[in-house]
Amino acid sequence: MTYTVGSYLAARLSQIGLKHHFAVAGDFNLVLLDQLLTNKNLEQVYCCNELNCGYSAEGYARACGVAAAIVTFSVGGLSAINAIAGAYAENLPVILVSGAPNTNDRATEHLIHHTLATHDWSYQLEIAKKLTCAAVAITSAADAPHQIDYAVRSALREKKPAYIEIACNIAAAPCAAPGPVSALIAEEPSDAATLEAVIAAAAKFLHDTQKPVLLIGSKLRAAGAEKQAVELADALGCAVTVMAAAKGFFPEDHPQFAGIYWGEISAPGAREIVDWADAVVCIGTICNDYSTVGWTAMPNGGDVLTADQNRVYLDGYDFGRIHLRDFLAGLARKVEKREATAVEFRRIRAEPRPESRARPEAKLMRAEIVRQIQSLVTADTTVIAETGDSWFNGVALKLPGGARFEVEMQWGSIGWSVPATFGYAVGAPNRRIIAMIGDGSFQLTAQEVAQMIRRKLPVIIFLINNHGYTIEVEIHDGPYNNIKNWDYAGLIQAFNAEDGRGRGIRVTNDGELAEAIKVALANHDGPTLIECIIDRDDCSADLISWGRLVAIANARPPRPL
Ligand code: TPU
Ligand code: MG
Repeated sequence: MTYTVGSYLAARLSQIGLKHHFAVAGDFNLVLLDQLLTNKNLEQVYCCNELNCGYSAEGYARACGVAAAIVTFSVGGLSAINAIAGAYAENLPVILVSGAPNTNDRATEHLIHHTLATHDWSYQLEIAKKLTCAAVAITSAADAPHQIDYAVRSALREKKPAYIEIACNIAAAPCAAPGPVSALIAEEPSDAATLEAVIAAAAKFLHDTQKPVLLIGSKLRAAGAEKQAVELADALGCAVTVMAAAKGFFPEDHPQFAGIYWGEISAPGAREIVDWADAVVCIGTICNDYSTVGWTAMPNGGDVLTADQNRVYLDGYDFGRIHLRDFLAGLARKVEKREATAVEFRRIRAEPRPESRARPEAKLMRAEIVRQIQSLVTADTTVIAETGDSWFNGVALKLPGGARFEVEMQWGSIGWSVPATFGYAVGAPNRRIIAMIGDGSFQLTAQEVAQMIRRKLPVIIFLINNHGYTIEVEIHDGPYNNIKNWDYAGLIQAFNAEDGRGRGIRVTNDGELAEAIKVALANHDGPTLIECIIDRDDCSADLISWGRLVAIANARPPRPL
């Protein structure tokens, strides 16, 4: 078989495990899309716009480990860039491929459409360099295999997005055949001497403590070390707390799971255990203003050991060039039991409150929505929670073993969840997918529900209509937090047009919500959007406390010079 630049890229994407790629057409990528279509192991999945295309790929990467989005130059690429930056912040290897102008127009007097009407169109590559771990522009078929491999290999290794720009007249040009996939996926092993030294230092650190606790962060998944974190927990026997952004990365049905640690708004007992501990082992944590609740909950000092994807540091030591999973697995074999925090957590944790029941005629409230969603969460469920009060409502759910949870807490771009849910559903067709989305967020990317309808994906969307930007209301209120109401449930009929099988249902009381959920579970031919009407200030207590502390952090006056 002879390869072209485009079919070479397709072969590499297929070799690394992709079954789909997301795309929006434009004249600079049409030939490339044709070339990708020649690969029968890859399906092309279309999106309504390039921002959504980027987020769809981001969601797919959450389900499948890696993803690709194909867009046209500039008008498409610059839209996708927000999602690509999000993938960087969230440690997800999304490969953005952009078509580009004909090589014959480079360094000439020609002005090209979709550009700034100047002769320099390097800006998209330059922007991409800042927001990816590898960015290449392909203008020669001979160099394409090398450049594509570099970008794909970097993305997989670093768990960050990469950018590949392909000139439109190069996409179908012949090039060399791809070699073995190991050139893309083989990892350098941990440095053996460093690994031994770091495990010894960490074992000594833990040996000298009485009551350590583990704190799990979202980079644990990027490091591929979820299993090894359980091994270390089992070996130590201590309490394990999890940051909100990492919810689900440590099994919540594990006997040592001590809840979500989020400073003042931690799950009952979790904060007390972290405060009580004499050492905190932070594994893949990201401590930002939101996750530390306005800098009020920052684990630091000599009693903190921080283990990152490729680096471990503790008082007096800083080790690099090791894999987190090797470190955790090796440490698990070296430590002695330190069970005090798990024992104490069992003493202090609050008794679960008796379950309330739906009162069919009762006006719908936030707490009841969460209660009914909880009953839907099974081992094969993934819950996707949008920025807004949905963060706090989602984090409060209990995940049975096997259930997954997705949030975009570092980047926090509203609108992320609609296309990310679409992409996730394409990548994980056998999971039950539940999205919790606020009305304000939904307005950014609503049209991607049409692609769920097109592909008959039985996603369940809980659209929380509280008539505005409630999360912002709790941080700082003003007229800018009020939004135009939509008929969200009615939108689905418009998206269905003549052939769709999506369902849209508006509910205002407990009984209607329960009935709507039954309809959703029976609808296998498309998404069901349940528009839940609640009051503007009917929000979680956690949002109110968190919002107050974040507002204080935002309002700090400039330091005097
Ligand atoms: O449930 P609720 O009302 O808190 O959520 P909803 O209705 O989705 O409102 C979200 C409000 C919000 C904004 C406007 N959350 N964060 N922001 C700021 C923001 C603006 N633009 C982007 C792209 N991302 C943001 N996070
Ligand atoms: Mg809202």
